Amino acid sequence: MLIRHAPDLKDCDVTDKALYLRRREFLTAGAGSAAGFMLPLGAAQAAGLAYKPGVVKTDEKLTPKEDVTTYNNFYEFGTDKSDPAKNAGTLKPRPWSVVVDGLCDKPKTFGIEDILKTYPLEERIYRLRCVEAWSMVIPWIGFPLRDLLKAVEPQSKARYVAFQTLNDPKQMPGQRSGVLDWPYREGLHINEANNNLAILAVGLYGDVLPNQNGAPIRLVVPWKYGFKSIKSIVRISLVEKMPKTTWNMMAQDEYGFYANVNPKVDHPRWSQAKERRIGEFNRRPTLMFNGYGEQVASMYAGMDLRRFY
Ligand SMILES: Nc1nc2c(c(=O)[nH]1)N[C@H]1C(S)=C(S)[C@@H](COP(=O)(O)O)O[C@H]1N2
Ligand SMILES: [Mo]
Repeated sequence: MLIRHAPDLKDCDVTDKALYLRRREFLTAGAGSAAGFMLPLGAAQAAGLAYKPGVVKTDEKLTPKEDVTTYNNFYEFGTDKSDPAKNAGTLKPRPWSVVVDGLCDKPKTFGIEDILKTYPLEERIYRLRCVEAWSMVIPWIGFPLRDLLKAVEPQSKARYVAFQTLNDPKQMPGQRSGVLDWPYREGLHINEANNNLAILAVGLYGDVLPNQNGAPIRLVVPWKYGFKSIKSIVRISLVEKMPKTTWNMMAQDEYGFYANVNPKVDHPRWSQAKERRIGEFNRRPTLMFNGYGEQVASMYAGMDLRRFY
């Protein structure tokens, strides 16, 4: 199915307020939760990460770091879930830069060290729900994507944001195979990109990102299926038209552009009603928008999510 006339999404400036008002799930900083950062802050600072711990918390049990870093998808290092941890040692996350360009008044190339210095980093504990029906709870360190976008002064014509992963078969051996059309590409509607929950992550579990989790900088969009959260980003472009995305080009009836977590819209080959939380035996029901509806649902009001899946 071709998505010809994508509807414009509703602006959602209530998100910040909703986020902080939602006491039941999110406790504000300092409330003292068992889920915290694992390294003393000093060690993290030494690694270039001066961050505010636990800005957005949850009382859900964290997925052990061992699982977060050894069971995942990063096809640039192989298609098996154990491949990224085995093979990502060839990725060189320093030096690194990210080009931010397209429909903006001040396009700029950001060095990773500058990014770490410029944007206040915070720990945010988010669920990651993979399209293959497994999920994790991960303490990310990052900052809102919209802060970086603001810096290049987007033009009003910019309606989408396109992302690209590094394309270098020497560092990313999986790119020597034709399993996907490289470089890995993803995209968001501009309103989604400006939502407070969408972050660029530079660390997890109190430390810099391990290579296999998308070092040195990757997207985390917690209300969408995991494939939207593109890793090892080198380019972010403001564009007018809905950009092509890797999985959508591969199988457009299986992986839509929006890819909002939705228990009621099944993947053509399996149900999305339940998920397996890594480390748990019984499957749990999947939550609409991965449980972040209060912060994001209004963007999609009136949109047929069966059609725009
Ligand atoms: N460049 C790139 N980004 C990617 C992928 C990939 O293969 N290549 N896999 C995606 C998928 S399917 C998931 S579920 C998440 C997993 O993120 P994690 O490794 O941090 O758990 O990364 C996403 N980002
Ligand atoms: Mo995934």
